[in-house]
Amino acid sequence: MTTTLMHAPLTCSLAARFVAAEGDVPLEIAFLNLATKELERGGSLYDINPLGQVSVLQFEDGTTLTETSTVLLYLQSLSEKTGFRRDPSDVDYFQMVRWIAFCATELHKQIFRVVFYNEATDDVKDRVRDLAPQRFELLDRHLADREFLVGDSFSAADAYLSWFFVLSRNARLDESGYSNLVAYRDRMLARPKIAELIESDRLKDRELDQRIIPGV
Ligand SMILES: N[C@@H](CCC(=O)N[C@@H](CS)C(=O)NCC(=O)O)C(=O)O
Repeated sequence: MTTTLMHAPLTCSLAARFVAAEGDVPLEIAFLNLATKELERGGSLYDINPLGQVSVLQFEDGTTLTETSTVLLYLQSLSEKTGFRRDPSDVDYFQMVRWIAFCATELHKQIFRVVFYNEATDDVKDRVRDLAPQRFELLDRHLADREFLVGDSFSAADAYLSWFFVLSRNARLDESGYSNLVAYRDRMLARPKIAELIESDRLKDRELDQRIIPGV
């Protein structure tokens, strides 16, 4: 069965591509420009998700699955790669879900959703940026003796957090004072499949002329 990801380059749907790539999960990509909502194949993202947001998966029968957290978990569940798929009966499963929720609510929606959008004033954006150190500190402590957020291999939670660090500099956030976090970020972003996807997304972002992320 072909599953298609509606994908706007460099946005959170890139995390879904990280999961698919790391888990060797086949995934079709339907590129779109998030500024105009136009899909490269024709039509609008609004026809697929009335909120006009990624991440969305579309299945062969036309049904869809929205919400980045769910999409990441779903794609991970399709993997046949040994050790990649996680089961709710695994001891760490809900810790993984916890970190996905953390990325979604404490980093993505709480910080990026304000900093990258036009509704907030510069002052509000700066106040929201001030939330970052507390969250970086928490992550830094957690990663002091861990290579991954959970367990001993890459999971959907790492995909979400890695994506956050693709754009953290563009959001004018500074994680440089958190050595465990910086080491984690550099490890994740240097993973060959992840580095390749980031590079190809940068090119596609320019080709589509999205202009949604400052400094890209
Ligand atoms: N609830 C959605 C929101 C994700 C989200 O904020 N996506 C951003 C891109 S990173 C987006 O589509 N923004 C366009 C908009 O809100 O109009 C999810 O968790 O997937």
